[in-house]
Amino acid sequence: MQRRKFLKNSGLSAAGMVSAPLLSSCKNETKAVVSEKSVVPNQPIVVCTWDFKNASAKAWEILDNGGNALDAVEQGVRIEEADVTNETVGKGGRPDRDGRVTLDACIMDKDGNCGAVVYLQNIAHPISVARKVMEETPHIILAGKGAEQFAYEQGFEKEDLLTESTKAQYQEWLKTSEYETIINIENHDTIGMLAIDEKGDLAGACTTSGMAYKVAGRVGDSPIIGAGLFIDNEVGGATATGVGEEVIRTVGSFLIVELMRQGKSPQEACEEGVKRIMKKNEGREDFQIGFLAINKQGETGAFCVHPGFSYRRYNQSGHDNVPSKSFYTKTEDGVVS
Ligand code: SD4
Repeated sequence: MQRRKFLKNSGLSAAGMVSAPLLSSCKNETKAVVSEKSVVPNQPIVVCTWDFKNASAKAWEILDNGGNALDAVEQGVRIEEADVTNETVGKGGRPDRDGRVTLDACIMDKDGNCGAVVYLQNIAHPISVARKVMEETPHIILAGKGAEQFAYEQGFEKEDLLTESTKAQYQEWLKTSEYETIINIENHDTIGMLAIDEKGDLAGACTTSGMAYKVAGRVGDSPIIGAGLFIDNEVGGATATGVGEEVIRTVGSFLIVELMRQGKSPQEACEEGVKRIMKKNEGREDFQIGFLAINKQGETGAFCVHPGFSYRRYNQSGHDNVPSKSFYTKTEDGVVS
């Protein structure tokens, strides 16, 4: 193939402008161009932390009908916020040590617009409040009472977020009042979601009730742009689950996106992200972190500290639950190595 033609096509593809007719009209060149990493396939895809089937199915339904990535991630994670059996997100989330359910969430779009709420009480859908912060205010983060007041002004309703189940668990916890970071809670946990729509644009959302029985006022990584979530429409996106303090200390999601910008695959970038955290925590085994990333080409990757983390992936060829590789492995007798 002529070098000039090749370069021309690569340039187009890097800008996300390669169309199917263009590729098929120059048959001999198609192979070479398609194998270039810079080709943007424009195939919608959604991934989310853990095996959240219903949430990812909802997001996929939107993408598959030509909807945009921002709507997909918002509507997707709302499924978990509403599910009272998920005790780590939204209504039914476990409370802080004073018995209050306080929620954190953020959302980010293809243009770098973002919105977040932290320490939000009495509102079941923090992700939608975060989107309103992004779209209706000149600010990015609203906290506590201010965020709650803003939500009411936007038409959200006051709800009691504590359920019979979380209330009973909390009362049990009070007997010892011991705070511990549980490594994988029933294999479902905070939801971070990343999507690419048919235009090839990215968006992400992350929402949680945070660590159970946390100190009142504690805010984790999930609503912090760059820590729990980051999107860069030129490169890709990343999100995190696990002990937020460690994710914040490395600005984990931003780090992973920057590593992808420098040429790492989503898998390599997630592995490097976890390794950075472990370097600051040499020998520590008592916490879990899971990173999930996607690049502009729709390639995905994940890595975690301990086995047990997985992510659900939905695209045109179907959906699957992808187990993540981990920093530590467990031998048959349960020893971590
Ligand atoms: C936090 N990262 O508040 C969240 C909690 C979480 O799995 O992801 N748990 O630190």
